Formats: sequence, C-alpha cells, structure tokens
Amino acid sequence: MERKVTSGIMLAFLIIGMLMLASSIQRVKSEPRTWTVDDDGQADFSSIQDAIKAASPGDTVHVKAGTYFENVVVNIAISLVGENKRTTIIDGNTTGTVVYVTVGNVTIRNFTIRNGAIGIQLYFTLGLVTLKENNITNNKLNFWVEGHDQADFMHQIDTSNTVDGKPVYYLVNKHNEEIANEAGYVAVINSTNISVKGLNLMRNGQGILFAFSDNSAIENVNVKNSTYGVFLRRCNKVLVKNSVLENNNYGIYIYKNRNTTIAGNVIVNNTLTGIFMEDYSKHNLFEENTISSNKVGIEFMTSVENVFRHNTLSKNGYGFSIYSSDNRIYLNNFINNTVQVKADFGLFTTARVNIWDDGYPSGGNYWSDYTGVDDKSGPNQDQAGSDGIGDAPYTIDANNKDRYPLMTILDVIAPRISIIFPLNRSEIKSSTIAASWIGSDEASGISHYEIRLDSGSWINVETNTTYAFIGLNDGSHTIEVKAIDNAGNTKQIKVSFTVNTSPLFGPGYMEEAVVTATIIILILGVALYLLKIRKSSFNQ
Ligand SMILES: [Ca+2]
Ligand SMILES: [Ca+2]
Ligand SMILES: [Ca+2]
Repeated sequence: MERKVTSGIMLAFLIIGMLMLASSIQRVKSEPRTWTVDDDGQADFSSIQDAIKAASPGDTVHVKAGTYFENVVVNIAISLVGENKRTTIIDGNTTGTVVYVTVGNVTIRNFTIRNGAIGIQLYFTLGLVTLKENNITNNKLNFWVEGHDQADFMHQIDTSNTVDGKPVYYLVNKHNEEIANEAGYVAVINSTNISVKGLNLMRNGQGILFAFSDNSAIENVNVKNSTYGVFLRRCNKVLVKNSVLENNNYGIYIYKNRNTTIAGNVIVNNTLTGIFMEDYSKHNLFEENTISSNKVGIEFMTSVENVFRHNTLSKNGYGFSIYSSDNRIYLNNFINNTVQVKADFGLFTTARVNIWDDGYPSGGNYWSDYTGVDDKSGPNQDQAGSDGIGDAPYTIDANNKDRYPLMTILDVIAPRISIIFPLNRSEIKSSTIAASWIGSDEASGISHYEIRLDSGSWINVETNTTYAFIGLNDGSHTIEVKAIDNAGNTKQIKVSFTVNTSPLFGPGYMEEAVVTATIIILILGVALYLLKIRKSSFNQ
C-alpha cells in the first residue's frame, strides 16, 4: 500500500515535469512577432538596424513612414516591411550600402532606397530573398546580386521593384522569353532561350547578369557606369552582340562559360578590363569587337581553347593580358596599346603557350609597333617578293610568337550607317523623296554608298550622302542604303514609309473646311452689316 502511494507520487512528479518541459519548449519556439520602427513616433525602435538586432528569425520589422539615414544590414531571416514605398525612405547619406542582405528567407517590401554607394546588395545569401514594391533610386550603384552557387541567385524579385523608375527584370526558371522594354536591371537565372534586346542600363553592380542559363542572346544593349556591364556566370551558348559597354569597371565578365560568342561589340573606357574571362572558360569565340581605351583591353585567366579573331584592340593600357594556354589569337589589330600583350605574370615557371597566327598565307595579327620589313614571301619568308606579311616574326616572349605579322591594318568591321530621311514608318506628303544618311568607318574608311528603291537595282552614289527619287506613287515604299568600306565590308539598312499626295481627302479635311467656311461667313456678315450702317447713315 505504502509502495503504491510512493509510485503514485513519483508518477505525478513525472507528469508535472513533462508538462513543465513542454511549456518551456513552447516558450523557446515562441510565435513570430512584429517589431515597429518610427523615426518620430511611439514605436519599439527609432532605428531599423536596432529592430533587426532585437528580432529573431521569422519576425517582421514594420517601419512607419519617415526618412531613415542608415546602412541597414539584414543578417537574419526576417520580413522588413515599409508603411508606404513613397514615404518610407532609407537614405544612405551618400555612403555605404543602404540595404545589405547576407542571408536567405528574407522579404523586403515597400521602401524607397536611395542615396548610397550601393542601393541594395544581395551578397552570397544562399537562399530565397523576396523583394516587392521597392523604389531603388539615385544610388551610385543601385542594385547588385553577388554570389557563387546557384542558390545565391534563386530569388523572387518582380517588376514592382524599380531602379531609377524602370522595372527590374529578374527571371528565374524561365524559358523562351524576351526582355525588350525599358528596364532598370536585368538578371536571367537558370533559364533558357531568353532574348535581351535594345536596352539602356546604367549604375548597377551588373547591368545584365546571366547565371546558370543557356542558349540565350543579348543584343543591341548599352550598359554604362556599372561595376560589370554584362556578367556571364556558368552559362553555355550565350551570345553578346552589337552592344556598347562603356565607363564600367568591367565591360564583360565571363566566369566559367562554354561556347559564348562575343561579337560586334564596342567596349570602351572601362576602368579595369574591357573583357575579363576566368576559371577554365572554354570554347568561347570573340570576333569583330572594337576594344579601346580600357585599362586592360582583354584578359584571359586560366582559360583554354578560346578563339580571338578579327578584333581591334587600340589605346588600352594593356591590349591583351593572358595567363592561359592553348588559345588562338589571329587576324586582329593591336594598335597603340601601351603594352600590346602582357603574357608573363612571373607566377609559375610553367610556360603559357598560345597560337598567335592563322598559318601561311592567312597571316597573324597587325602590330602597330612591328619594326620588320616585307621583302620576302613564303611559309619561311625566304622567297623573293613581298606578300603583306613581315619577314621576321613578332616576338611576345620566348613561348609566344606571331610568325606572320601583317604589314597593314586589317579591316574586318563593316561601316556604321543610319538613314536620317525618310524616317522608318513615316508618312510623306510628296512624290519626291530626297533620302539622306550618315556613315563612318574606323579602320579603312568608306569606299562608297549604294541606294535602291523598292528592291530595285542598286545605284552607286559614290561618297554622296543624299539621293532623290521622284515620281513615287501613293502607297508603301522602301529605301535601302548600303555602305561599303575600302576593305570591302558592307553594311545595309532599310526604311519603310508611305507616300500620300492627296491631302484633299486626307484626315482633317472636313474640320479644315468647316473652319474655313465659318470664317468666310463671319467676314461676309460683318461686311454686310457695315454696308447696311453706311447705307442708313447716308439715307438720313
Ligand atoms: Ca515617422
Ligand atoms: Ca613578307
Ligand atoms: Ca571597316
């Protein structure tokens, strides 16, 4: 009996103990709570950062309207929510990163983020960050997503976020889409068949970021004043074409990419490197790019089996900086770079060997500082007669030689041309069309222009930049102009327009007629009235 009582008491203690333990567990796993911040009112905190310090993962920090001069670091998984994106302002006071996010499972909504060295930076977050309804504006660099693994880039950022008033396009797991509208920032993550066209981007960490994406194209974009104009991370078969990358730190940055084509771009005045490629990037092709006035024109770090041809590298500090082997670099112009090629980094004793010509008679590269002569010909340059190839090799270092340096600048880039009149899709109220255009060519100069109407025969107009067609019928027409440079490269452009010589029945005719008739009736009325007054005064 006594034993039974004892075991009953022990059981009771055990149950009480378990209950206490359960309640303490529940206290640790407390409900997520909301902390309030207001710069001038009754709230938990007056600083956003103080609220984040107090918060636990899963909590919400709710920020009332106001201007917060802070550099906010979001290093725990919280929701940071502004009262209203126009009136809830985080201001970097011209320095630092205004909002710096270092972890995933973070939501940031309804803020204006302005006036910092960097607006928002997502930095190796390794998890989902959701951004909604944020107005990122007037920062030296507005938006920047930095990371290494795919998880660092898998975010949910829709077009309700803007950079300097233009929507942010952050595509994740998308296929067969085109971005051709006004954009403030573009990222394409783990996607295929994406086309980015005709955008002007500036002042971001990257103007355009492609990561883990394949079979896509970036064409006719202009990126300036960014850290990276175009950043390609672990992509395959991406094309960057006919784009202008200027005044960035890096024009194009290529990290571990395969089968990229970089063609026909103008890459100028970038403060570090025009095109930087690294980390075993392979089988990439660079052609017909103009790379000028950068600190370094192009740099290959530990990248193999790439082809660089038909490019012009001019007026860079270093033309080509190469710490890589087994690349082919031929039929390019190296013009007045302070150091044409930097190949010896003195890091390891292993020789770095690249191929600097395309054999004979195709040739090597044009070097503005080549001092050799051209009296001989043949694969060994020992036959009588010149052949446009220097008789002695151009030596870069002991392991890198151009065996067939070209004696003249190679022009492989087509002229530039644009039609000034008529404008594309315009309506002309005349049967005579005096077409005009402008054109230019950097390497060899314009040889002549040709023009044609409605796909008729081409007319050679020599170097004139106007030509008149007469007696055009009403209806749609096309004019095409072709520019041909002295090396035979051509560029052709086309405009479509409508001729309408019958204004009598054109739109607006009825309104004009009504107005004219009303004016005539009024004048007649006044005249008759005046006549009547005169008559009556005469009769008196
Ligand atoms: Ca306030
Ligand atoms: Ca020769
Ligand atoms: Ca040319």
